[in-house]
Amino acid sequence: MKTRALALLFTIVASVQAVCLSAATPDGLNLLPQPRNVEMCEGEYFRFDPTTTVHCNIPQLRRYLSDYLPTFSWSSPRSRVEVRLNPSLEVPKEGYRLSIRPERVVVEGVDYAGAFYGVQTLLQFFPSTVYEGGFREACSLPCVEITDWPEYSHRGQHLDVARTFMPLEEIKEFVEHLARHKINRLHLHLTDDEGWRVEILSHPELTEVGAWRGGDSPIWAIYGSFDEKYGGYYTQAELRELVAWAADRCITIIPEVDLPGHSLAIGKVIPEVLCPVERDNSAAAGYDRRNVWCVAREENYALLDDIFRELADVFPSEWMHIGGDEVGMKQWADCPHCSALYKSEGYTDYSQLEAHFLNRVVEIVERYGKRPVVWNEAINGGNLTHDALVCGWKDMEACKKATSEGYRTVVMPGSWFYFDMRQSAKEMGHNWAGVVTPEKCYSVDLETLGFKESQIALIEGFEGAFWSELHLVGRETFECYLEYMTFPRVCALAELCWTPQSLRQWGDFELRLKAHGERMNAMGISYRHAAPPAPQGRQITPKMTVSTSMPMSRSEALDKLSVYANDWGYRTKRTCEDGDWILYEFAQPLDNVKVELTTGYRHVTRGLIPMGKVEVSIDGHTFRSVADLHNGSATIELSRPTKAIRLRSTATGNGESFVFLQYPIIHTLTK
Ligand code: TNX
Repeated sequence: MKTRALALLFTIVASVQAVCLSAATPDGLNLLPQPRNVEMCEGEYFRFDPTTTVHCNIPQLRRYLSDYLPTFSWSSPRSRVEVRLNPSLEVPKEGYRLSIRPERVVVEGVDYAGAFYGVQTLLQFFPSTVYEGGFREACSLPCVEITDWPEYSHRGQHLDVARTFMPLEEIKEFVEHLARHKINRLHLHLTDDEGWRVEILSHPELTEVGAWRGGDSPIWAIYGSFDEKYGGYYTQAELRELVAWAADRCITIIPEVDLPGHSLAIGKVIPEVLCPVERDNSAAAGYDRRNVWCVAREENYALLDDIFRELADVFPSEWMHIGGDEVGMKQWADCPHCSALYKSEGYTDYSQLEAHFLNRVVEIVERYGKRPVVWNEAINGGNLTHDALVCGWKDMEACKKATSEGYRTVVMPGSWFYFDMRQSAKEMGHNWAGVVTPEKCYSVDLETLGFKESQIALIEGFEGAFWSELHLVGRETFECYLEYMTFPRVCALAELCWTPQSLRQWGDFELRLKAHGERMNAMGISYRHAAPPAPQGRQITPKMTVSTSMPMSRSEALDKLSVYANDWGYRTKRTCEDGDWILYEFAQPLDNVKVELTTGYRHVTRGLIPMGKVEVSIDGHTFRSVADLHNGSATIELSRPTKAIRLRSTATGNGESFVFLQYPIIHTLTK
């Protein structure tokens, strides 16, 4: 009898536990990011049911919280969940204490952010359905005492809305997802060669013209937008709305205007801002690569003053990112005014001229009460002000250099933090920094990487980056390419930024991440679960000859492609013109196969034939058109013996000075 009662009791406890917990990790809580101090009280529960109310006396937070749980602004006898500020709590900024007891739950934040993060941790104790909003279920919360605060003050995510415009609502949703992971900064990359996305009231033409590319826009189509004019921009009113939305969620938006390079879009609107460098564009079908601000043109600083004065008013962030990456300095050497300035200043390296320019921009942003942020190249000349915060993107060496020179630094090298990189070898994404897995990002350990204590002291935190060259095409493949690319890598980043090194362990994180997947499902995050399935059918390499109407830049290119060598592909010497062709001829006719035809880099939509036809021939002489190229590619199925396949361009120009040729990937079709 006694045993039966015990067994019954055990079943009850176990089922109560099952409501809220899955036992993936030793403490069974699966919190993410892992808090600093968690003390569990065995066997006791706080019973939450539909009559439980949450009392929160911070109006801003109550507004946020009421989407999830029933909240009240006044104390009532039934308000047994308390959320409040407690500035005398002994924790650093953004810290909180969460106490769950059978009779009461209390979240106390040392500041607004602390209370917000305490609430985020509390929500993770609920069934994941809490993230669907309007929670009305009963559940049991295990008794714990958590005292927690972040390891780093900069827990950033970068978002490039210049290459691919994203509607405001999508950014807000992304911000929501980031905030749930205790990320606190969104670095918004607002301008680049491909577009100017922020309204400047004193210069409306910047967005009227500069926010669009393709079609009849003066900004060249690239990355898959060609015949159609494509783009968009944010009005200042929209950006203010975004800033407020993010502030409720403890996310500061750091806007970036990328200077002095990456400025083709503004240069198409106001050509005088760029160096007056003559160039022969004929080889590139007119494509103009001049994209660097003229350092010697005084009016440029008046224009920049207009721009930053308005931005400073829209964005309350203390930080303003002014760019500094990948400057084509040859344009300065070729510019009579810049080269004269270079001489008169006694410079010996054009990086000094870059810092000269950026120091002037720093003066402007500081005039409007902002502190400058720059990309790592900005310090190469040795003369950039130490007021600047440096984003180290190139590699870890760049971060070491910045910290050893005394710059406060955000660590974000591509090989660890670029979430536009592929997540496995054969899927969509850039690959210049290799395959970036959540584990790679999670496992960053500054000491092991060789940073000295004095350098670590200058590190503000870490940042993930989402560059969006491929977003335009990526989102045709994935329902939400942005989420697919950033989650769960953001989860790894979040814990790297929040949790002290001594408490971080990949195996443990991986288990918690699995359980956290259920939360992400409820949050509506289309995160990546696994690599996409490989195409059906066996890959074959029938004997083939490749030829083309375009001159190749390397003599062995066509021979190599003919034997399926080099899946990176080969460049032509010029861009494509209407009528150009690539021909694949097969020694034995192909039958019952699927053929993937690609122009441009594989998995990266650059250097492609933007518009064209796929033609097939049964006899090797007469061709008929069977498909259109879409973003430079097409997949066709052959069900009759076929001797040749030809890609024929109907476009002149592709926004590049070259085309990339690929061999076709051929699969047998299983009947
Ligand atoms: C390098 S990172 C860039 C970006 C590209 C990115 C693609 C940096 C400061 N410059 O312009 O979008 O690579 O991964």
